[in-house]
Amino acid sequence: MRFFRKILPVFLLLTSGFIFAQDPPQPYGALPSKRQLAWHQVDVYGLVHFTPTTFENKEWGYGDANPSIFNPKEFDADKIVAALKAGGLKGLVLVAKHHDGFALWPTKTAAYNISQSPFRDGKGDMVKEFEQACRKAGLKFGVYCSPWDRNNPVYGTHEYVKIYRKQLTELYTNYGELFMSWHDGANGGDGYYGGERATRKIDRSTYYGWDTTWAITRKLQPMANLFSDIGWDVRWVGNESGFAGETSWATFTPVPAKGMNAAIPGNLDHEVNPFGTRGGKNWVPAECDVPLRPGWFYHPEQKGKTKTPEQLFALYLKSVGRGAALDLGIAPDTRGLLDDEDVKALEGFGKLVDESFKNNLAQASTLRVSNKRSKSYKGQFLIDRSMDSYWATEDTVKTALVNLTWTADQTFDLIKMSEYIPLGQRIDSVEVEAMINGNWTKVASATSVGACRIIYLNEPVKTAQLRIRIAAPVCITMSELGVYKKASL
Ligand code: FUL
Repeated sequence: MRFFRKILPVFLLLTSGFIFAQDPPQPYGALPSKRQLAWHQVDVYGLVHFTPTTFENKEWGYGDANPSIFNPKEFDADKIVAALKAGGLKGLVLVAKHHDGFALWPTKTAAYNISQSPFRDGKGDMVKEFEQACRKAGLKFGVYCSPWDRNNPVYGTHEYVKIYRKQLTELYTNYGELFMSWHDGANGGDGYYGGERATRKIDRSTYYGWDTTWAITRKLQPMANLFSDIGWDVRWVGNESGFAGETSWATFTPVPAKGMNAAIPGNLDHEVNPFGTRGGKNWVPAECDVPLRPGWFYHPEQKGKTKTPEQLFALYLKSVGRGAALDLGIAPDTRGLLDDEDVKALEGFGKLVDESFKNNLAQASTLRVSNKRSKSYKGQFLIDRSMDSYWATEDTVKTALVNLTWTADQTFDLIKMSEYIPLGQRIDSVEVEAMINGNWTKVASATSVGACRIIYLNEPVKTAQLRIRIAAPVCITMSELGVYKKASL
């Protein structure tokens, strides 16, 4: 008996800790993979376009440029990457081969590559130089290898598909871990094709045999997120202007495009859906791509048209702030460097984001939640700056309030929240109310939250009390909550 009295408290203590630790909410719906969770953390990255097409001042090279024109005498990957880093970009996807077919690495698969150019006396490997610069600066690295190849003589035959797979294999084997494998949707048409100067049409839903190709990606680069216009790990948002829908679910159920035969294996012609699908079958968040200048490639006549830091910040709110990622097109000029105005714009953008989200006013508030699952899921986890801990309600509690109270009025215009997405996209909607002149007044509302939702209020709000009403079809989980005042340069 005495023995029991002694060990019972110890037993209870141990099991209660065990029960708390073992009592997370059940996951809800489609869940992100490990590779997608890592991608969500990259949130802003660059897409670098730099090939002989730059030297031709074109957007799409025809595939007939003489490699001798590719001679960027001042090329410096470290300088380009440093500018991206100053912009707060956390990754870089390099267009290792664009539609013109010129490979920026000395591929064994096709003669039309960097070894034919004067760059580094024909001994250069630009993919390697970018990759090394990214590793040094702490940026993730990824590649874009265009399936459409306007130079390759055998484009349109099965032999080319084998060549393309070998090119990917080289890129997947020699450049360390990749965070993305980016596949554009432009496919087939006119081109040089080894001198034939013809139009070659392919059936993009069957020609590339993507299921086979992407099995290679999975095998060689399990952490590389596959981007394509209809998504796989990451979906195209449906525009190249850099914004997601006001409602943008990370979950997605592909719908075959009208007139396409959904029964064809590997049929990728699905309707682009910028909004995602509430309760969709798969976790496929959106990527919002947009060039920093008007074109993806550098054009001297576009001088003065680089997006300003404020424009970039607005796009950030409409992409990252809607649970998507921002993929910013970066175009080195013929020197092999970024134009000064691009460097300045990136720096200003980085500063705006940093300074706007530096001071989380919620941290100085008294934070109360209307319900919590247990002390392992308390409201304080919303402001502990960790995405790994989270607040959660009890299983039956599907609407809840988070209350913030300050001892004096605060002024803010940005409200940022993140769900604990390893357990799925649960929240249906949020409503924000502030105490103004003694009345609870609705100041904003939003639908999808997911990895991140940033609400930008039309007017800054001044209040000492704020509350957020959250609704979900299941119990709520949330990792972080922030209240900020947007900075200006
Ligand atoms: C598109 C391409 O056709 C453009 O040239 C550019 O590379 C853009 C990012 O993707 O599909």
